[in-house]
Amino acid sequence: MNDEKKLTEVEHIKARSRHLRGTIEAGLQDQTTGALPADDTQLTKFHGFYQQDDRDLRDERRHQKLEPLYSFMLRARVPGGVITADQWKAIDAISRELTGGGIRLTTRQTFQFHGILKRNIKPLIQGINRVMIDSIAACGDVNRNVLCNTNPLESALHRQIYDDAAAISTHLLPKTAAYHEIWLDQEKIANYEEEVEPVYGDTYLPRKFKIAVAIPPHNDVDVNGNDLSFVAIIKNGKLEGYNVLAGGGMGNTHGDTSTYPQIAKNFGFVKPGDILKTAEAVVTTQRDFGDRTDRKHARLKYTIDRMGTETFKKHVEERSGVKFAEPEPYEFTMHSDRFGWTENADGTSNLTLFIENGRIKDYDDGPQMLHGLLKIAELHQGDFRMTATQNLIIAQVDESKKAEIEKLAKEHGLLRKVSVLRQNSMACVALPTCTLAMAEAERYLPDLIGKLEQIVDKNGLSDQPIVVRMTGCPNGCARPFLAEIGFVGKGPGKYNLLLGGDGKGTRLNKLYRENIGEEQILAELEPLIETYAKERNKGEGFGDFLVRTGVVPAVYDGRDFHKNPEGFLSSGI
Ligand code: SRM
Ligand code: SF4
Repeated sequence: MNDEKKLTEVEHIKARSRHLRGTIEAGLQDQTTGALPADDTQLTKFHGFYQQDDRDLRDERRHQKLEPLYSFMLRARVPGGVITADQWKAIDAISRELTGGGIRLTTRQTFQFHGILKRNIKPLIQGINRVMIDSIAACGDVNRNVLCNTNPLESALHRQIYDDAAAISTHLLPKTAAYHEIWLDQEKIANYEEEVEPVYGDTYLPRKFKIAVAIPPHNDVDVNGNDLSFVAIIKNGKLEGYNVLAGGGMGNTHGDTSTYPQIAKNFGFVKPGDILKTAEAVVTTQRDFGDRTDRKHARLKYTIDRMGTETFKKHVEERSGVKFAEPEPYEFTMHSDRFGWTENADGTSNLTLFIENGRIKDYDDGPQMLHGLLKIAELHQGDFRMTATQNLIIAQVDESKKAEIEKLAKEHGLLRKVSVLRQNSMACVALPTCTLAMAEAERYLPDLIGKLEQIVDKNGLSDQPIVVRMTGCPNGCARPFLAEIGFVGKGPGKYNLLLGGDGKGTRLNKLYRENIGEEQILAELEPLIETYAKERNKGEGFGDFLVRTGVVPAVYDGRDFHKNPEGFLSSGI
């Protein structure tokens, strides 16, 4: 598979990087440019940050014969999205002092800082390190932030399951000392050749790798968008073990039907004590069999589809010594967060705040969200939990603090009354920072939702949750291919419209119209929403209705994503 001659350039960069050191340190010292050497920008991802430039300013800078306005985006590693109030206070201070401003919650339960100048990267990493947060393996060809259901109904078991998620994260961390040497001034090891990467080896994985742990019936972590997932099986209030799902993922390329989003396959059931062995065996099988010659086909989903599920599973069983038992039944019913106050088993409460597209900042002429959260952090004794749908939970609030926290949240625009449609919407970062964006997402979806709200309200559907997601390109960072209505950027102001997800994250949607602007988006959706309002069955979701009435076919395997079965309106790619 991985013919030496045809390995991608990134493979060579990793191989000669001396376990991710490269020439990052020398590049930091170079004051003639705001950028790092190109090869090192591949390696810094493993340290948690990306080089970017402000795309809004590119033309102006070019005219002025200036290099692009380079800055860096740093993503933290926060397994399960849990941070303490003290950690929140520290990241608030860092966002003001060392970044372009604000905090961005991501679709993988962590936060990002944007607009960091080269000279500020090191102080920033040292700052988060002081409060025990790091950015190791937040990006790069390794296992990334491990997701875990934040607000489960079975809250008494949450701790145990969260501990499992955190243990997987720790177990799969790269062991190189590069991060500690470069950023935390730790003494350099004498001979890096003696340094061992026990799980990854010298060239790490062929591509990024993502893991989620979910507690049914809540699928906020979108198990099907992950390379590997553990679905908790709880019987009589006791954790029996996990179903293991593998081979999910979202990214694909416009016009290339050999790439596709995929739903994870259920490998079977394992006991809680077997999850680390199982996770490691899935990772090393992907390490050894993943395609290192073409990054577009390097994710685990393609490895499994190419090898066949049974063959892949056999490798995992042999490497782990764990035999998969028959999958246990489970059901997901929810795909989003439960907003407002909810009660915990220990008598404390959680307040889930809707943070539109994860963006937290102090607006010049609007809400002072950062200030509000800082004030809350100053009096709150519980923790904060970032959700996989870019929202924030003030968790484990003591009864005595509830009223005050609610008041602060309201005063600072953190507890707004918004429609159910908006609550179920999510967009990726896209422009101006994302180098891969083809269209707006985070800056545009709020307006489009306003227009869709009018249609939904007119048809008496204000209380109907419909999952709407938008991304600026088909990489799928807001998991749009699992939404009931998905918008995927094609070019400035143009989107592919995809329909037919099931509102629980267990079915892919299907391309319905290609490359359309706002006027046509509204013209296409309005009649479908009208018919849905009139003809839906009791309790039937929008995506299910579209599938039942033949507007789009049901897609449960990514290999059918581009197919156009006869008799469907879908236009296909
Ligand atoms: Fe993503 C690349 C932002 C979740 C699939 N993603 C990027 C980059 C780093 C662009 C780049 O490579 O230069 C984006 C940085 C934008 C910026 O300015 O901040 C970016 N991805 C994000 C975030 C911040 C979106 C958000 O609005 O929250 C999410 C950060 C998650 C985190 O904390 O780790 C984010 N990205 C996802 C997800 C969703 C998920 O993991 O659940 C996916 C789809 C799932 C999957 O991986 O299949 C996703 N991102 C991609 C891909 C396509 C990967 C593929 O297999 O094809 C790319 C491009 C790539 O890797 O080449 C990408
Ligand atoms: Fe960028 Fe595309 Fe990801 Fe959006 S989906 S953040 S545009 S890579």
